[in-house]
Amino acid sequence: MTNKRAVRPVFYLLRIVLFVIMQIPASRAWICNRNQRAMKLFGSFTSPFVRHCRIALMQSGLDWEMAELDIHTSKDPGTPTLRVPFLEDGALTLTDSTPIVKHVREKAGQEFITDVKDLDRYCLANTLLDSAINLFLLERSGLDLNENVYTRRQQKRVDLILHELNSAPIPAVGAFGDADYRVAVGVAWGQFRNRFSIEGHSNLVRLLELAGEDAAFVATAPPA
Ligand SMILES: N[C@@H](CCC(=O)N[C@@H](CS)C(=O)NCC(=O)O)C(=O)O
Repeated sequence: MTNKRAVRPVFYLLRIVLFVIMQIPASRAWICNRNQRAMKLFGSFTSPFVRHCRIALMQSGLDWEMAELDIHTSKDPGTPTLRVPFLEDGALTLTDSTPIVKHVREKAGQEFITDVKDLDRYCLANTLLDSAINLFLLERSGLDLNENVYTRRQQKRVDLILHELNSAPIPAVGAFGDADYRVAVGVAWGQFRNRFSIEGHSNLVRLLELAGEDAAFVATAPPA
């Protein structure tokens, strides 16, 4: 009887501690997922799309690993898009960075983009990257980009989108959302591959400076 009485407050205290721990998304994710196999992200360390997934995974507190994959040389890459990234999470396979980032954020109890203007900016950054990466790969395969009417149009698209993205407000330090990360990884990739200049786009320059203070963004920089 006395023993029971003595144990009761300890039991209540433990319940309160557990309740508090479960309110913290990263701890909840760790507790709920510790028996599952790690998520596996396939991709390269230079891809901006892969970089955004790595940022989300690093910030998630979940178990994950990266399988490096050169999509251009792999004979059987295991994805119908023939692109990276793709993700395996148990029986779930995701073939594009957008559902991957959304899945990781939500699994960790975090939020993916909810605001429609942010989503539009995120999509603009994707379109910028699609065009810039296509131009990069076409040029590498020997095409003269100035000779072709469609590649000239792609180049114009890159210039117009950079202008548009530059007109968006800059996030506060430490308040990067997924639209900000997508723009930042896109602009950083353009600089890394010398695909476009952001000279004169002061908001984009500032965004990269702020991203340079973000631990996950810094940790995922492409190898020099
Ligand atoms: N919409 C895709 C785009 C992925 C993408 O373009 N990946 C590039 C690497 S940065 C790629 O694998 N390109 C290979 C190719 O186009 O052949 C995503 O968001 O994941």
